Amino acid sequence: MNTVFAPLAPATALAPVVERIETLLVDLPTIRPHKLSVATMVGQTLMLVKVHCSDGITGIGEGTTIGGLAYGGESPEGMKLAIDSYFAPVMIGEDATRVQALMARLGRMVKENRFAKSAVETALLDAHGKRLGLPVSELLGGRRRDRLPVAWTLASGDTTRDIAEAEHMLDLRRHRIFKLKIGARGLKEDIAHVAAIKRALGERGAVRVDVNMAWNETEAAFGMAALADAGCELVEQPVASAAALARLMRRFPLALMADEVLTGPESAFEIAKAAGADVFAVKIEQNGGLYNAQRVAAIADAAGIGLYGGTMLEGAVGTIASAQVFSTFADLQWGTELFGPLLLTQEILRQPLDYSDFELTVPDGPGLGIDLDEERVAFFARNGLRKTISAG
Ligand code: MUC
Ligand code: MG
Repeated sequence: MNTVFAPLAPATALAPVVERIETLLVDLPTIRPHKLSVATMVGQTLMLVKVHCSDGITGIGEGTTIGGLAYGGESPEGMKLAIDSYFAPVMIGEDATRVQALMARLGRMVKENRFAKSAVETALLDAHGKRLGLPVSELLGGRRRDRLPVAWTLASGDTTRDIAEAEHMLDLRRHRIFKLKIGARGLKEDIAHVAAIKRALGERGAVRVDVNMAWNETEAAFGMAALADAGCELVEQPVASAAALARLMRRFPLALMADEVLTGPESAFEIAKAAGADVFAVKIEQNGGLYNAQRVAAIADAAGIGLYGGTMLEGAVGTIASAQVFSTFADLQWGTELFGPLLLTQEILRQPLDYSDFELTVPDGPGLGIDLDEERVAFFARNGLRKTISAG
């Protein structure tokens, strides 16, 4: 299909423009099977996008999903296709320094595709930050913190193994907030699993659960009462609909967090209006980018809803894009779960991220402040030297 798009606005004579957009898929194994109610992951596919600009600067962004198409409507392969075929013609030749205007233009020409939009917006911001010598957080109004608390997800599917893993994380001083993935097994079995882990950790570790929409409303009512008794402090997206979430609010002594239903500022506004959550799990991909994540955070603040920095199990690029924007939030009462790179067996950065003392350091170099190891990326790229693995 050939479509001609009207230019955004005459770029100033000297403004650098988007010259070329490159996408690639990188397949990396996980350290162990990661079991959610919707899928078991044995690997993660990173869709990396590079936006090359006419001033010689290149920005990088990333899109991921969880279990291919098991979690939502976009896949890494689909993002690549959408960017190559439809985003690129809209972006090439446009002023690369007007990131918000370019994203608004893209929004008019391309419906949906929030994950792919988050990836290209990240790349534009990384490029512009490098151009100005500023971290992305400063382009987004300025960071309020340099370090972010990071939760770990226990999802091996085995209680004894999960307890050993949590103990190991506490010993390493890497994580002391644990999110348990439940919903794949029966309710009683799940509750016994959560109670056993909380009993083993006591006050040394906070326990939260993510049901990934697996329960119906009746199961959720029974489940939330039992989870509260077991010492669980928060339940994430126990049911699918926003209406059912709202009906479960404040009936049990634990916090209720919205995740899958949160798909951008409009949904955030609707959930806030219906008093449908105590906490928002804000994800850059699910909300369609970093600016939208900030809009969602502003709605949460205005509505008295707490904030948690969520993940789509991104690799280093998406994780740091998320960290840059979460560092700007006024409040981040529930911390973050930006552990994605730690779930992967392979490092793709020249300088690994700093996870220490239960927190992640937000890099302070220009742009995202990270440097890809291009040789390793090429090795793990699909059709690269390494044989492809896929999420199961
Ligand atoms: C989700 O639903 O929150 C976050 C951590 C994890 O293990 O899975 C994700 C997705
Ligand atoms: Mg979730």
